[in-house]
Amino acid sequence: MVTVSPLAKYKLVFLGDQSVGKTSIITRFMYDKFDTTYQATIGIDFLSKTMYLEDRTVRLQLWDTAGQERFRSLIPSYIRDSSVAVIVYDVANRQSFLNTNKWVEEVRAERGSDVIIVLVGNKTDLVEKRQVSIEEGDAKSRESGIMFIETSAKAGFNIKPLFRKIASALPGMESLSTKQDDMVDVNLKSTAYSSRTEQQGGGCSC
Ligand SMILES: Nc1nc2c(ncn2[C@@H]2O[C@H](COP(=O)(O)OP(=O)(O)O)[C@@H](O)[C@H]2O)c(=O)[nH]1
Ligand SMILES: [Mg+2]
Repeated sequence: MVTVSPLAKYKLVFLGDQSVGKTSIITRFMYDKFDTTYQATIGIDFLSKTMYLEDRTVRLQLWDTAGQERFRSLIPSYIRDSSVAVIVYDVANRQSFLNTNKWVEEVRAERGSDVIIVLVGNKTDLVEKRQVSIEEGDAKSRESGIMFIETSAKAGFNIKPLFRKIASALPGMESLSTKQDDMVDVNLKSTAYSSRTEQQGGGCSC
């Protein structure tokens, strides 16, 4: 049986080197806007967004962080009670990709396996300047056992899918994502039938 509290709240912490696009991803998702003027994140701040997924509602708290050394000592305390760590790199900056290792280690050190980690390769619109292939990002995520997606905050590419992917992976959401996959890939039977098969805990008998 699936039980979900009326308004489940989840804390997402955004990590990664300075200027990889953490603030831009959040801004694109929250306001569907992209601002080219660089604004250094001052300290750590959060924004809330409610997502509606079929019959459930989840409230996401998006915690932006600054990569600057002077704020780094604050980060572990933000990681400590987060459900999700979104680790961002810039596909046009190999060093930012290499540095994701240390962010993954930091999250694992604080949270062990009790956290969802998503590796995000941002700025895919910089086609000519790309230094990290999608295959490399994918391989790293597999090695580390974490999720992976490429985005462009500038082009608005894969931003909603990123958050849907996260929401679907949250505790209590697993059956939802399975059901969606079944419905897309296997058949287009009525929702009533699909949810009945899901409650029985079985796969598709079609
Ligand atoms: N071309 C391109 N530039 C981006 C993208 N996302 C962010 N930027 C730019 O990269 C710079 C740093 O972005 P920002 O969101 O402040 O990075 P943060 O330090 O990780 O929060 C800014 O000049 C943004 O306009 C993107 O998807 N494509
Ligand atoms: Mg920022």
